[in-house]
Amino acid sequence: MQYLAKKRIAVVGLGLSGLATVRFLLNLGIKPVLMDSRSKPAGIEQIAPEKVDGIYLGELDANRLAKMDIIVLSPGLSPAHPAIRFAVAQGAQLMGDVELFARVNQKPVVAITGSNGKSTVTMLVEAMLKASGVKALAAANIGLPVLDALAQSDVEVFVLELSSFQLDTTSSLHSLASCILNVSADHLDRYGDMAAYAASKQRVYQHSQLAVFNLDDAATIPQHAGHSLGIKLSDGAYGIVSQAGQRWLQVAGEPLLPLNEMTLFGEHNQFNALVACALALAAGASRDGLKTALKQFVSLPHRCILVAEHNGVRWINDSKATNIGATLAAIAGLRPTVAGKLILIAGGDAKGADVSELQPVLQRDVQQLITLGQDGPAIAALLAGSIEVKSLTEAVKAAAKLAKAGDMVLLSPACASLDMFKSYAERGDLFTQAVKAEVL
Ligand code: UMA
Ligand code: ADP
Repeated sequence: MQYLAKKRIAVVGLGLSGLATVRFLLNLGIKPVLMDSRSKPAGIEQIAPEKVDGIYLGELDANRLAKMDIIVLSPGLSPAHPAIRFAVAQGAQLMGDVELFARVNQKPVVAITGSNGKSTVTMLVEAMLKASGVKALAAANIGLPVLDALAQSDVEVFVLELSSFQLDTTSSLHSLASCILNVSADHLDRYGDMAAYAASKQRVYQHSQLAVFNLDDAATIPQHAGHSLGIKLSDGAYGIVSQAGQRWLQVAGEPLLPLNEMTLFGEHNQFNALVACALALAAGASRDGLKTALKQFVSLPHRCILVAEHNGVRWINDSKATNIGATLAAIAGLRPTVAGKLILIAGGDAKGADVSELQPVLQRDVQQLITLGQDGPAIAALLAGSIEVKSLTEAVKAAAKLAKAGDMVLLSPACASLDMFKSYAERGDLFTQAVKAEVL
């Protein structure tokens, strides 16, 4: 902790990670300067002003920041913010809460990133380790700030879900095993282009003893020498194999479990399961632990969840599909199970992505498209006969009029929710309520 001693430290951003950072520094006897670009960040009342070295809200003050030795930046704020860039140019050191964690943590880490599937794989790895008797704790982008996780004493392995935002400000994280699940268009409003976004994801492999990657996605291949393991469904020590008329997950060269005994469905989840097995084995899980977790795993909310089945119509909430890759995976997984029409509700904030990537799949697999939100019109233009609506309730009503027995109505927006809702969770909850009000 020597590097923190006698330093002027600013915590910029007072959300979950910022507040955890403040607690961490106060526990070390360090009084940070606090800043947030919002005039009233939620959670500000958790801080006793006399315990810190000033709280500055509203537009970030570049000159004040430039006086700092260390800036601990929250993931929701871009390091390219002009005030941050100015301070860094004047010599301030920039880091995130994960970097602070990495410099103190002594326990083994498994690190997971990717555009889609991070939370699912993180929860699976945690469950596999726990089922093997290892005290694992999932943290970081999944919701528990790493510095709060660090304060828990009985942890044997940390399983970290890392966003590209968190990786951008992390350079010392050592891991037993790490992965990039996939790289598809997301957060381009921050990164500008895919190369910059993919480079951010590659940071997860720094100081990792085993880099697990996706053989079907070149952007995930580790750009440095070291131990690595490529995974794809169709071959290898990790893949799907046929045995006694059944399809099995093959793990480390041996069949582990028939696919129909897994609670998760869809090819993307078979891939997620294989990656989770590789990561969990590297962190000390047993094969029995892997099996138990895969048989018992309860799907996370807002990810392809059946919210109602009424008059032969299934209504699915996949509000967590906040980018194109996630929606494509949901359609690929669900379309084969639909006898009738697939009615897709999509739209929101596309975060700078080129939505035309959806077009071939919309034209092949979706019979009716209903769009909403800021980028709804651009998505509606991709399929003839699309209906544009102003609210989710209106979308549900429009879908209810069109749906017949055998059809599926899928909310899988391919966009962030923030133009209309507080979060993807609020969007999913409102969809669920609207469906229940309309059809049950
Ligand atoms: N904000 C401001 N001004 C500030 C600080 C924040 O406007 O000065 C805004 C941000 O732009 C953002 C919101 O406030 O819209 C929250 O930002 P934050 O950095 O304070 O976020 P935290 O509350 O600390 O939560 C973060 C992660 N959020 C983001 O990266 C945006 C959470 O991931 C994570 O669970 C938490 O740390 C604990 O580690 C959420 C997320 O949306 C799930 N992640 C993005 C994603 O998955 O796509 C990256
Ligand atoms: P993340 O934490 O990266 O957002 P989640 O596990 O929460 O990932 O899943 C988010 C969305 O991505 C869901 O809609 C899910 O159906 C889809 N998804 C999950 N795994 C994959 C994958 N391997 N490839 C593509 N899409 C996926």
